[in-house]
Amino acid sequence: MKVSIIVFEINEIDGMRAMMPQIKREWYDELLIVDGGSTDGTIEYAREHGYDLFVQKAKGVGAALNEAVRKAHGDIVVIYAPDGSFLPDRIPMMVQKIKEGCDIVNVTRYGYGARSYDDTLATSFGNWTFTTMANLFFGNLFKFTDFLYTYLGFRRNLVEDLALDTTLMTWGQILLLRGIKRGLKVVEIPGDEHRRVGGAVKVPKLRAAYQLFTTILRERFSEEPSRQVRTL
Ligand SMILES: Nc1nc2c(ncn2[C@@H]2O[C@H](COP(=O)(O)OP(=O)(O)O)[C@@H](O)[C@H]2O)c(=O)[nH]1
Ligand SMILES: [Mg+2]
Repeated sequence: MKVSIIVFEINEIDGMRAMMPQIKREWYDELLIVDGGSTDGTIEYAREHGYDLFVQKAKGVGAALNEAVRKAHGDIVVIYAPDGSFLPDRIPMMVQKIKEGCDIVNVTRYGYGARSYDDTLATSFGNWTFTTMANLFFGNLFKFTDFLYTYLGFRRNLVEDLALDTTLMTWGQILLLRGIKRGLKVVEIPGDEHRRVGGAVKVPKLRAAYQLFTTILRERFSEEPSRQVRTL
């Protein structure tokens, strides 16, 4: 099974310098960087080091992931944020799990001994709230210890099977919820979240909260993944 790593970032030059050398060449067949329009030298860094990078067309994390998975070729996809938070050594662990038969691997910061060194009081509360909400509505199917980390590995064909075509920043959460609704094999593995190594936080938290709230309700009360129907 071939492995694609999708690195998603905007203006993460410090993180890229620190993290990219830790992603070992033997872990993947393809590494694709999706850039949100960086102006801090990230694009130049990637080109200088021979990485395959493209600038996304639409705005936001969801659009980045949505565009990147369509360009990926691997049977297995791992999505990776290079801001310094994600432990790189989880990548081969996720790949191994999928090779063993898992469909989706969710790295958790709050279960099985893991913890976050990056949380503030506000993000800790947000993570707890929406993980609890997901478990309230989907607890009969799966019990998440972390619903928001968005450090995920999955079989690429799920994108098509689950009609995952959205630019919402809850792209990863929709994948998880549709996966458990479909009865797929979803597992969590622990992975500490480290502090970002430089630069600023990019994801707008209020908008994320709104999208999480509506995503959980929509996925709970719609029977099948909504497929876009095109009329000729
Ligand atoms: N391609 C792309 N990456 C983004 C965008 N917004 C945020 N990111 C990346 O998403 C990752 C997580 O963002 P961050 O701001 O650290 O959010 P937090 O970890 O939830 O606080 C980082 O690698 C960011 O650079 C975007 O619009 N496009
Ligand atoms: Mg971060």
